[in-house]
Amino acid sequence: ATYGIRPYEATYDSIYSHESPNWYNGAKYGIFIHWGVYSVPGWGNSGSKEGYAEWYWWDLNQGANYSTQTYEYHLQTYGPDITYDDFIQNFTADAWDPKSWVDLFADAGANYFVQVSKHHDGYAIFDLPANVTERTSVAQFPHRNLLQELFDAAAQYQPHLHRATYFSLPEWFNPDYKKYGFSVWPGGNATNPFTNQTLPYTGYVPVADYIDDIILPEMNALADMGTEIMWCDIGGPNKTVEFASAWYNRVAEEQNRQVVMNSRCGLPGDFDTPEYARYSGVQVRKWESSLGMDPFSYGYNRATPAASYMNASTIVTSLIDIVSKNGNFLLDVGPQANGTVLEVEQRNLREAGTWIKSHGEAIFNTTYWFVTPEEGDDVRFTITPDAFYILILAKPNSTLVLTSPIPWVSGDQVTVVGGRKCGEIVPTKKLSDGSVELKISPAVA
Ligand code: FUL
Repeated sequence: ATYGIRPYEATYDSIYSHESPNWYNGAKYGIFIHWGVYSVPGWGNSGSKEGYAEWYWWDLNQGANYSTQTYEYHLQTYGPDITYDDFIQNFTADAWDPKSWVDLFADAGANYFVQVSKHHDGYAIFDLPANVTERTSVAQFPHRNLLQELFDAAAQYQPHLHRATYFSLPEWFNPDYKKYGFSVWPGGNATNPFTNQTLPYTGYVPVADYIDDIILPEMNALADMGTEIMWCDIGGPNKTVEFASAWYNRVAEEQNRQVVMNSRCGLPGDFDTPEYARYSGVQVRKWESSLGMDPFSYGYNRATPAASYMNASTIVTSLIDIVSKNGNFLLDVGPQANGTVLEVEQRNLREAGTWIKSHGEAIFNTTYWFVTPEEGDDVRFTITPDAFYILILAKPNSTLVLTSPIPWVSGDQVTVVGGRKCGEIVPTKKLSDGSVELKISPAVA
């Protein structure tokens, strides 16, 4: 066989020549899962910009004057002697049914999930050699390879539900990161902010070099487990050209697969990653918008009222908006420490999933139309080689006039996708100024 750009070499240019594969471009909708030791306290200054509950340890370590109030909360709730690593023994996963998670993702209409394998607190939920680290869910409580269990549960949905991992390159308080540290990640040990004592780093194994002896073997371990997206975070010092060239070549040779890497591994990667944000128009370079169903947190935040979680109609309209601009939508859930996904998140995901699945032909495996519509906030377009889709985000009036340049199709070729009226013809007329008029009521109403 002959291949495209292959083999990849361990150079910036070679890795830069890689592109996001078709399966990823067509998948459009993924579920992000932030689940780790931070899910135990599960608290952030809800409603503020510092609401990220997965930053609990960082916020706590900043002490009394930091704006998140995590210090006060911790003192009142746990007292001064409980440290972050004490929470490891409460990360029980004891009500966790990985199958119920993947069933939920499938019901939601998602085509991939991205599980946090190691966040900035350095606690990995997969197995690693003892000379790399013992700060894992296997060496420490609950002594389970949680990531492997999740990947195994998702095997039943292969190849439609792609399995992927988030991975933080830096660890806030890893003593060996000190050599590479910078402002937010100086490395070195954390302190107890109430007593100023230096804290040990549970499971710490000293290594000669943080990048060679921790980051590279960890990324390779995720590749060994079959991750299909290397969703890095923070970037900084790295060996990503070495990692990615070997990974791309190996999955192509051994498994006839293509994998994809985000823009936070210290290189541009294959797609951009706006966070709690999205682009206002088409961006030709592939991108993916991520945010939590919680309005300000990826990790579970017990301070967030149930009514604030993203509802089904916002999920659907966000997905349509993002897809119409060449993005994917990575929507995050923050399970509790025992492994349960909040009722409200499950309900809203499933409700959105019903719509998404019945209108999938207008979303999945489509691409963007080259103009962002002029009709205002309520209309979006997607295309396939066979069809041009018009998606209406709000309840329309009986007549919709499209002034954006769109391909003209004769009246009886415009039909309703999905729902009760699926297949009904929408009367269509080309107006003298070139715009297109659709009589969409009562067909859609
Ligand atoms: C950020 C992290 O700091 C957040 O906690 C979250 O994981 C987000 C997806 O990436 O950089």
